[in-house]
Amino acid sequence: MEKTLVICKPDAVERGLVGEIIGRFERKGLVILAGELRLLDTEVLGRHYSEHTEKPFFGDLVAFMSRSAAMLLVVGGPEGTVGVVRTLMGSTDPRQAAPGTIRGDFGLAVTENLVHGSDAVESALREIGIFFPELETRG
Ligand code: D4T
Repeated sequence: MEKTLVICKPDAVERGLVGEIIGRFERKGLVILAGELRLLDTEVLGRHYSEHTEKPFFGDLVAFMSRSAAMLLVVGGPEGTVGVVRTLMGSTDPRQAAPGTIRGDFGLAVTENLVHGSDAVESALREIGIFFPELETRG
């Protein structure tokens, strides 16, 4: 099974959209393999967003991602699942995201863009290791 890390970001939790987002993955036929509502701290966000630490938006991104709880999910399905989740999410900037996608239907701001999904199988393995290290030993 191909697995990916999904984060329903603090804006999604605050707005009561977690059920809607999980429902879209489930209705697509994907499986929720793990889930936990968790307040993320600066240290774990620095590891998760290590490729962005030098970007001008990094401070705002970490402040947003740590302001209230996020819903962490491991989502699984057949080969291609990482890409399927990205397609369901829509473009990073919700103003450009297609209608019918999560960001296209519910978002307007690039920072508060509701959801994160790993961008490749390798990054999914890295990110699942950060947030659900106990899953690695269980496969
Ligand atoms: P994530 O990682 O949240 O799934 O988003 P994407 O994979 O779609 O987009 P990304 O890595 O390029 O950006 C990570 C994260 O930073 C926010 N962001 C991005 C921002 O606040 N300002 C910006 O200009 C950009 C490009 C949104 C997502």
